[in-house]
Amino acid sequence: MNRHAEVPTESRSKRGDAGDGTALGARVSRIDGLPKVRGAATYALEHRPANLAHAVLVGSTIAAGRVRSIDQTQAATAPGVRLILTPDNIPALKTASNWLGVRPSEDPYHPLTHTIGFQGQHVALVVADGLEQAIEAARLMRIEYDIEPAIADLDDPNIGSGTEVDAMTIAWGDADRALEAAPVRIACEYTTPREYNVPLEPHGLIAEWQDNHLTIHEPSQWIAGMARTYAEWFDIPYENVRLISPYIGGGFGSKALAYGYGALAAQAAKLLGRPVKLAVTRPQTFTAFGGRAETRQKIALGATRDGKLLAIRHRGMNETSTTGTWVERCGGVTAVMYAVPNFSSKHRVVPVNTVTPSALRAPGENPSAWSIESAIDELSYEVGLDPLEIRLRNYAEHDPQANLPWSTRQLREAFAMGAERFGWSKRSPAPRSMRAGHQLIGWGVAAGTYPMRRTPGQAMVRLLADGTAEVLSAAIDMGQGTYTIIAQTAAEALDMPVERVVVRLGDSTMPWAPVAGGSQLANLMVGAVHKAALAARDEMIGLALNDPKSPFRDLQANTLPMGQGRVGGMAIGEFLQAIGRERIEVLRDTFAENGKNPDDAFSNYTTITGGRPPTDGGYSTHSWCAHFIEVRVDEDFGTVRVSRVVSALDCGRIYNPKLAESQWKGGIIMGIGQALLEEGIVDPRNGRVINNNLGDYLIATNADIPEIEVISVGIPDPHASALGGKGAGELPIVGVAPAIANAVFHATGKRIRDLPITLEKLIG
Ligand code: MCN
Ligand code: MOS
Repeated sequence: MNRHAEVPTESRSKRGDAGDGTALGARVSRIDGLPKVRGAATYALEHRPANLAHAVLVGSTIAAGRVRSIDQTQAATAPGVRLILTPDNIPALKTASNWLGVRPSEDPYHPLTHTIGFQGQHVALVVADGLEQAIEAARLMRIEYDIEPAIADLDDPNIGSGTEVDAMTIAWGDADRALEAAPVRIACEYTTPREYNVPLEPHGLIAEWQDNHLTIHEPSQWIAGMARTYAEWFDIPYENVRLISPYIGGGFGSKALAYGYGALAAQAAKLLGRPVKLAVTRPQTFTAFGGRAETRQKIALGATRDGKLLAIRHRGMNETSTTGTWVERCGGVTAVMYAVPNFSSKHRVVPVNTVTPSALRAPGENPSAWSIESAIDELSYEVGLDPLEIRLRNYAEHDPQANLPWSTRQLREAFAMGAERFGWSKRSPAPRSMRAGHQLIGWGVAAGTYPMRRTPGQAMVRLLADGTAEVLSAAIDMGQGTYTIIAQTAAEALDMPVERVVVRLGDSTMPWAPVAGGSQLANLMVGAVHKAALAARDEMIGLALNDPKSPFRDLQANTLPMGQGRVGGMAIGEFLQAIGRERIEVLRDTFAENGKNPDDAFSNYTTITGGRPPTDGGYSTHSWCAHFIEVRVDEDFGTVRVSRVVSALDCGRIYNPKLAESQWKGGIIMGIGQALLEEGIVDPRNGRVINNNLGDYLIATNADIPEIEVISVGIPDPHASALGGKGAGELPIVGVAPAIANAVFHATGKRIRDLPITLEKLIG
């Protein structure tokens, strides 16, 4: 069952909040749902160009060292083989801009190298007429290596101390002194394993050249960014690349960038002069790009005897690769969740022989909440306070880090609504004091937050002669609901049913849009679409009033009604015909009035590697949530089942409750998987990810998931975005794992500080 808190009337759209109608705020079902269930929605690799060749990746079988020699005689003469790319023959590309839009060097980029930095690193690409032929030939490649000692993971005894990330240092007051003087202190270490991105649709692409023009069909969370990367690699104008990605089977952070295998496939297509398809296999998705880095965080809390925080000292660390730097910002939640007079957070990155880790739903905030929301729970038992009460006692009335007011922070409301629906007041405080037969029952709470990020984006709105409207943008929909909320926005602004709005996304030839990452896309795009649709409407009315051929010109009116496919009562098609126009078309971008440069769409949100939250306009803006979770732990076997979840979330104004609830439940489900199941297991001898498949890398399935109740407690936030919404996609995963660990402690009296919470750790 889902419920929604009352939203002030001014935020209600005309026909929306009652749950009927199609305007913003209504529970419209996903408009991409029907084509998907009917099989009409084609995904990137289902594209079928003529004369297609198939490419297969060959991965390194060592974690560190050099390719000594490659014998490809057998492979090259195998049936159907057309091309083999190796470090010996691959042409160099140009180095492309990084995530932040900075071109790091003028050096050439080699997608294949003799130097090996991790198990599974691409060492060759075999291309053949048929897929089976390519697979067979790849098997026949004979590659010799010079093996060097590798650092498998953070447990490796030869691990270095890494590098401190200055941008991640956050401090105020004097945490060390305050800790020393604090009457109550706790100090613990919290760790998370390597976690992987396992969207239903694996990665891959089809690349095709025509003269100097490159067309790529590839699932993408960031059409403009990836198209730019291909253009820069191959040193062709941006306009010469067309990246097409209308449907995406999930990304969760893993489809925002073009990776090395994309460069290989595009290079092969160029050399062969025919389209090349490269489907990354599921095992290869564990090494072709990174998942969430392994993290370790030490937290010390100092408090008064009645549970008021005096100091937080936080030291985070994440693994990165030997060739690239990934910063998992572990201090993010720690620095903003609680009012604390003394704070110190530092972060290090430590290289190991892995593919460079990358983004996975709420990078940074997710492990950050794991540490602070576990630690505050430990403190609550130490001082004998209810875990919810200690959170309220240390409630941050303003952003303690930026020293700014919150734009909106409905976290108190989230705690209150969540606790009420969950029945928290009936909780018996002592660990191991609630049970049903052999099942120990535990109730845990934890909070989560995710900052509001903003990168400009554009949308084009067209009013067509048949009375329909069209919205175009290079934004994407990987399942979040972008198509639907954009249609709802245009429908509302143009006063027409949502069925009359056609939304076209996922093509780099369309107006540029920012990455669907950092939970920013919905707010930025509904803002741009709303603005463009209103402008189109104004332009139509202006023409009706002023165009010499307009039948309304003689009315000398100030304005005219427009809606339901009519202007001044006349069908739009008829009107356009009367004034001799085929359509009305306007382009608008999210922040033009702020003087932001459209090129900022490439600059991306700047806080991705920095330690500071976004504080535009003198406010600190974040989404917030509180998770209340019940677990049942089998006393004999130590098996943990999540039996009940109630989460209350503040994402500002909600554009489509049905879709937002789906986002929230999806995030909570991923959080349950993270808490109990997910763990990349690395072979310490050779750095290989042993469980690199869906049989062994466990994610939550239906049987693991109980009823989940989600409650919206947001109110429209005018400082967050044009239409008052805040981000929703990543927030819900933040805080789930600590809420479960806290519940497990309440059930069993055993504190697990190392994810995932497995039965070995509980009974050991
Ligand atoms: N929404 C809403 N009201 C708001 C905000 C959002 O109704 N105020 C709903 C809309 O349906 C919107 C969706 O929530 O389409 C997500 O909006 P937003 O929070 O802006 O997130 P993005 O559109 O930027 O999507 C990216 C985000 C991220 S960063 C990850 S990771 C993630 C996530 O979305 N990956 C997903 N959710 C995912 N959902 C699916 N199905 N698949 C993924 O790969
Ligand atoms: Mo989301 S991990 O920012 O794509």
